[in-house]
Amino acid sequence: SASDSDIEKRRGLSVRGIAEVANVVNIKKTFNRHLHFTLVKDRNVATPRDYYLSLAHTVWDHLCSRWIRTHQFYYQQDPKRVYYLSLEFYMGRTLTNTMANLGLTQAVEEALYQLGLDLEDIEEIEDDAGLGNGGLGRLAACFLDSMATLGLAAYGYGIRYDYGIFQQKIADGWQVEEPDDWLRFGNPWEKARPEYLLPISFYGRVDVGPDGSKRWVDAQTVLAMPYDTPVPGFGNNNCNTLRLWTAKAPQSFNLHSFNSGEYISAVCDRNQAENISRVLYPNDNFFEGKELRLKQEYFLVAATLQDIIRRFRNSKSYNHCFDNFADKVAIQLNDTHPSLAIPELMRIFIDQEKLAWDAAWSICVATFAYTNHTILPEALERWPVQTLAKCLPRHLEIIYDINQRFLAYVSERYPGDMDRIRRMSLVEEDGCKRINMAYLCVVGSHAVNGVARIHSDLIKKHVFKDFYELWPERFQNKTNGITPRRWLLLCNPGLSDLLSDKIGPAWITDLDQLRQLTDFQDNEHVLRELVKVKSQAKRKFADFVMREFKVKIDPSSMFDIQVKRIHEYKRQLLNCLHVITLYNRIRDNPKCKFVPRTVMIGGKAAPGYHMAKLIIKLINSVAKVINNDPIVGNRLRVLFLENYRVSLAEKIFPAADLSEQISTAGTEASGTGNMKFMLNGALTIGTMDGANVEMCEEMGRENMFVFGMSVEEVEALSRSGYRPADHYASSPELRRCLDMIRDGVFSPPDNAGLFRDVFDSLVYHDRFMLLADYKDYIRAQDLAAETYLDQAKWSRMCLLNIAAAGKFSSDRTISEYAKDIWNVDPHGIKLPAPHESPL
Ligand code: GPQ
Repeated sequence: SASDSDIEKRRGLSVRGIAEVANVVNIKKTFNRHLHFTLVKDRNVATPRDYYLSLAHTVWDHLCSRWIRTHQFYYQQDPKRVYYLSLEFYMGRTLTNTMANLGLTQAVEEALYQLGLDLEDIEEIEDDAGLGNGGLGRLAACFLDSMATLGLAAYGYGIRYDYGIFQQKIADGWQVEEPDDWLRFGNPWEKARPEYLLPISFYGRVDVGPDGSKRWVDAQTVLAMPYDTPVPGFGNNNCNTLRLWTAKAPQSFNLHSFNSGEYISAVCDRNQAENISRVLYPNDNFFEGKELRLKQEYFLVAATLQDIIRRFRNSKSYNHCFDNFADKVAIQLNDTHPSLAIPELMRIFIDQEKLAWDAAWSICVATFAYTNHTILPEALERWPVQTLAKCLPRHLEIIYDINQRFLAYVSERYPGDMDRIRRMSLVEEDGCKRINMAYLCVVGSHAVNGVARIHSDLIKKHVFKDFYELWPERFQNKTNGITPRRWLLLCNPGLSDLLSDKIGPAWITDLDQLRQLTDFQDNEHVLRELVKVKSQAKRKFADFVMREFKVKIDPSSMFDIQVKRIHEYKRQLLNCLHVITLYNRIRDNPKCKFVPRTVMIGGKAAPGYHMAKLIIKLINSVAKVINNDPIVGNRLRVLFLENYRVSLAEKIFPAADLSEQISTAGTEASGTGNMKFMLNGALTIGTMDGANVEMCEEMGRENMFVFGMSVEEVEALSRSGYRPADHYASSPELRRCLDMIRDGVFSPPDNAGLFRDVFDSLVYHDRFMLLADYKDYIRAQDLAAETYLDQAKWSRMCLLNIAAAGKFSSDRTISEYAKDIWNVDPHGIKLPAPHESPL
């Protein structure tokens, strides 16, 4: 009840910061000052957004000294810098995270309460910083939090897109995309640095000097302008920087037409240049070889490398050469998207700094490391040579030079093995000539890693097999993780308080502490408290669903949730087949005992991905039929969660009972949503894929609903020739579901054949082998339902899930990167607070 949670709110537990009187007084004062001087409003005319902005500025004020001092400290100490380059940083909201990491939450809540305002309402005003698509972009954001918390001198570098991932609307069951104009009301969490503009070149040609030296000439210039966002560590007074670049046309842009009298069109043409940072490409796990995307990738890389080199030159350890560059700089490439950094650094070293090739190349390899995030072939970046030749002619030459020397080395190691040389070439010659960017990364990096053990094994066996044989020592695994600050402390205060009550608050920065929970596995009192926390979160989420989606869901039903991008390999259709199976069972046997479920599915489809969009329409159509069938009643509800994003995820995980992680074994590199569910006490139904394998290992197989083929079984079935139609023919329960999809049971009256393509795709192709896993999936689902009936057993499993989640802290992941790849120390030492002492 409301009064219940109000009392809990007021208890003021220390994990979310102490509401000291002085703090509260101070926050109220600063808040009122910002309302007056920054927003220029009084309480009579202030809007909710004015309150949000006043609060944001108030919290920002607490960051500034820490931010400045952290960078003073880095200058003084001159540690090795770590640069995380990514086309995506899926940050979500900043206000809640900053308050949590600065320990201000309680004091702010109290201050606002005294002012007659509600913190939760104010938090909802903030738009997500949606500069990412899904797991890859969110991982970058979790890593920033861990790097700041572990005290690494680390910088995130990315693009400040004017438009982030689109807003998903559902209209008549279909996905409709709306532009994400997230900067519309301004962004209080960034500081523009227009004084540090950097020039970026495109197009032009290569000029050969009399001495044979090369120069990129006649290029067009666009300017890169940095915007800095603070990245505070948890409770350590450390504050790193995320630097995002925006494209600006130079004053001289298109001066030609200006001179010829076309002034207006010359000014309008400035947009052309500035379009580079206009919009995030909304593809997940998919390569679309568009020129604008290539320009985004190069824009990020070129601006960032100039910045890195400037900082290196200004540092204490610079001794007028680049000999110690790789001792002072580590650059992590988040997938191949920033892979042009390799030829760009070579171009700077050779064409500008006049280093010899071999010297330059050794520094590059020692500097770069590459993370692979997928083995799906359609996601691998293979840029057509023509596109590179047009936009980046000098880089294409350098890539050819890298390839020539590399292939010479390969043929030295494997004399006469022409097939191997062809296979390993960075230049693909079959059909349209292309550059394999993943191969370029492997050749140009000293470390290559996958993102979960099974995935790292697979890249060694398949995608990079030849490269692994050549350089086994380069290949590593770094199992992904998530930040326990956002994904537990901030999003689930009820569970956070319970945990801190039982094992103390050390878990926040040392998640392995959760193992202590195993001591309580048979403690009925603690298990009941855990159930209570979950029930409260479910009720809260049900209220939210009612308010936001106008749908009533039953908080006592099992919340069965699949949230992630919509993709065939993630098999949302397998989930649908289960839902339809349950529906048929209820209809066949209306009196039969049934465990009530609310199946929720959420996620965005890439706007150009037809099947993914059809899957969304199918889910909504199935929901409509089931939810309106009086026979079903409240035993089964299906809900599509519109516009799944970071801030919605924060509401979902605490309320989940069952986590759907059902990709075909070998297709999901890691997954990170799986870990967020686990940490929040949901049980997993999942395949032996990605990080599920290691989650299962940590918690014990008896605590997970494992089903489906293993990677080996998938591979064997592929080799022997998979025939989905056999499963269709041999399983009546499955056939009935598929026939219903085909025959229009879920179709609109005027378009009975709407889902024919879904049927055909499954029965005649089924690239991801849903039909082969169907039967075992249903078995595992039945087991989950049966287990849910036994609340004592279920809650004990939840507790053991949470207890086993320690490994999946991104602090652990980042510590491993620091030691095994970057050669820096993840010390986690606290800086003095600004008021405490000088540095
Ligand atoms: N991932 Cl290649 C994305 O989110 N987008 C991409 O374009 C690629 C990978 C994901 C991957 O599918 C997940 O399994 C991982 O957990 C995640 O990257 C982070 O490594």
